[in-house]
Amino acid sequence: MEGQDILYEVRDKVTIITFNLPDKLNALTGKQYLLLAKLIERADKEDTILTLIQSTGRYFSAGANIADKSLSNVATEELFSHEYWLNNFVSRNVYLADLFHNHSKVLAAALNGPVIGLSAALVSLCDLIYSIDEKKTFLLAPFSNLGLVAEGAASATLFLRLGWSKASEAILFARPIPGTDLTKLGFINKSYHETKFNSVEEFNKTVHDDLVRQFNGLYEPSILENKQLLKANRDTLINSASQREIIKGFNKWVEGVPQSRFAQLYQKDIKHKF
Ligand code: CO8
Repeated sequence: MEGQDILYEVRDKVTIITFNLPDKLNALTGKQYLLLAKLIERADKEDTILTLIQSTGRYFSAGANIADKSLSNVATEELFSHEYWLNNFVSRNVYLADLFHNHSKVLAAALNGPVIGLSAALVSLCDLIYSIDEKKTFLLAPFSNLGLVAEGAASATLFLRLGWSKASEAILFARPIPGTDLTKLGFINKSYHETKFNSVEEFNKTVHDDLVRQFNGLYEPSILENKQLLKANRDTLINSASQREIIKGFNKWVEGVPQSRFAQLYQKDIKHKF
């Protein structure tokens, strides 16, 4: 049920958005990514300081749902048409990346596990990133393995946050970047590996409470204005990367390459490199 796939709650001046598809490792269909976009837009209008994105189960998110029925139920001629991909890829991805990039609240992610694909790109647009355990977390940008190119401004954010060399490993060769490296490079603000949690929910609550403690007592309008100032540094990079990526990605779908790579991955004929 759509309403249960991604949960929404406001608590202590924090909007909490929770991926709730643990059986699918929180892989999201096109429709669910659009729901996420709408929830981020709603969170932007709340009387809050922070928006926290968290998850359930063993993965934060396995990226786009490669078994998305809206792909398999499409007539062949439509599946290779400009119209289909302009509607189902270009507009949605640009909208989603733009909402994350321009979110007016402090945007935080609590990684309960690995993050892949478009979801990894969206996490890379967050201001603050926490991990339940760096040894159980990795970031995978598998675009080169899927016949795609970077999405969600990942070609800019990974370069900015990981540096040229690691970003090249991640994006060119679709290599997972281990959480330990993500911490060393400053991508992860804090790994909670020294804390014993009985559940992911306990970890999520700890991150929420720690964040509330961090902004408590500060002058709230200044926090949000400072967020805008920090964000302004990356505006040009993000916006130009997003535009370049989307046109290249669109051309790939019209060529039909990702459709067949997704099918091969689903049938386990190809795998990601670990
Ligand atoms: N889509 C759908 N289902 C998934 C996905 C996924 N991305 N990932 C995992 N699942 C499901 C599995 O099918 C399985 O379901 P079931 O129990 O019903 O068989 C369940 O989650 C558990 O998965 P595994 O048994 O495979 O668990 P493992 O620990 O062995 O492996 C992996 C975990 C490595 C994550 C593996 O599942 C995998 O490789 N998944 C695919 C990841 C992937 O390639 N995601 C796409 C990234 S690309 C992207 O996000 C941008 C594309 C933009 C597309 C826009 C379209 C319009």
